[in-house]
Amino acid sequence: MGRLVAVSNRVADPRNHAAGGLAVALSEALSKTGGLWFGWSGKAIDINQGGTPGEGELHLQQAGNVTLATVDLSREDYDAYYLGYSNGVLWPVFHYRLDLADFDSGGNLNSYRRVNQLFARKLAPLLKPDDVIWIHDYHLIPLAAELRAIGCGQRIGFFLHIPLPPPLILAAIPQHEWLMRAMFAYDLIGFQSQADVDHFARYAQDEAGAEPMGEYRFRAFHRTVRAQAFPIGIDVDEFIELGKGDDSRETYEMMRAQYARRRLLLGIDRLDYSKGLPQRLKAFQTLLAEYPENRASATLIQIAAPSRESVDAYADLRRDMEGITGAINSEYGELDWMPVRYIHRSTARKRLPGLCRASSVALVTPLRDGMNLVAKEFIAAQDPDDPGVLVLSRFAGAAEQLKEALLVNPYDFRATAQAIQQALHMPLAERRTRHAKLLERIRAQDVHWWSSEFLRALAETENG
Ligand code: GDG
Repeated sequence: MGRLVAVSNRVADPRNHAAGGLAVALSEALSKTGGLWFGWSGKAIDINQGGTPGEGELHLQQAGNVTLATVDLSREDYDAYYLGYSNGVLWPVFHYRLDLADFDSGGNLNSYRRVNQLFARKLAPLLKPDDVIWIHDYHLIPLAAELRAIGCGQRIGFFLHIPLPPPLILAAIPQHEWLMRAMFAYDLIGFQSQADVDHFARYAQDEAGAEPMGEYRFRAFHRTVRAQAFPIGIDVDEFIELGKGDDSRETYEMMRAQYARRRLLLGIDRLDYSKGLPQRLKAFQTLLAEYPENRASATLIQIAAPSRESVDAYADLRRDMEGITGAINSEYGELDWMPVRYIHRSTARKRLPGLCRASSVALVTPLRDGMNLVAKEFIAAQDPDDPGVLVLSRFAGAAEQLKEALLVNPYDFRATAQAIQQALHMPLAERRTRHAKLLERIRAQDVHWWSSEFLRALAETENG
């Protein structure tokens, strides 16, 4: 394989696994090929300091044998491309939330295009003819089309980390035709789940008049694209190792000691409306109301890492969470027991396995999620002899794989409460059987499998 060039909105040092996420996923393939990782520098430059829209300085930095190439953005472009279009239009619509999408501001689309053009202009001179380019996520959908427009003929793959909605919902985006046409500039498109692939296939055929060309391949706009599911995984062994570290063990001991007489339920999420956090709290409230034996015992620890705070919908969510938490705690709390521990801060990654292992139940109940890695991290962190139980939303991409979890509809508070009750009282033998199967599944399709399968498929996909 030629050199791997990865492109994503944010770039991390691939040697720093503590960052988790894409750094773990891509580090192996990047360092094996002496690769290049390209993206935004994280700097938004104000106009009075020279931040001109459509322009930005390129920075090159070496991380071992991997080159990190990052571009600054003007404040105006950052606000409109990142907050406005990517997170104000694409994120809500792709998560089926038409009610939260802001279609009014045409300027945001201009910036979205302008930033993708800027990335293409800065990246193209760094490319070699036999590079393999792998672009990530919704911020950069039109990047391949922009690269092609300035003459790049390399193989280009794209992975969408979030769901792709059904055609009718996708078509609510005023520029959906342009956006989907841009997808045909790729050679391979990876989705998280089969459901997403099916939505793409239906859109391509019904709205774009694409011709199916056998398994996974579609032809339209004089190009052939291959679309396939590559469910992203975690580095299972890395997470288990992290669990053996001092910080994790200390967290485990501390939680066990402090909650010795209680049952812990755990939620770990970015504070995002797709994660179903208010609904989760209401399901927990229903559990306390309908199964009173859990009062003074079941304790929900909800970690909600701050995210995109300058987007209005996120500020509303924050207020809702504080309101519902307060209502539950004041209704059911005792002098020595608070039902909900809501922490609106990020927790150190090295403590997460300990926190997971100390918990009897994980509540991973998004309203819609591309995959959801927390579900897989929870499984990896458990003691196989006495494992906790995963309550998982059927609307998470992970539900296609993790069939031995207790699958719930997060909008149905009573049914979710019932599943939590079942999880809290599940016999040890059943917990072990379910966990063993789940562990096997996350091992079989871990993050190394994910990146090597994607890159293998990209290498064997015909160019164009
Ligand atoms: C997108 C898609 C898809 C969470 N809180 C803290 C923290 N985390 C870590 C978790 C996990 C990661 O962040 C979150 O990953 P998710 O998969 O749950 O969700 P998104 O951020 O929405 O990611 C998603 C993913 O891309 C990958 O393709 O699965 O569907 O939406 O690793 O552990 N980490 C630390 N402190 C926290 O407070 N350190």
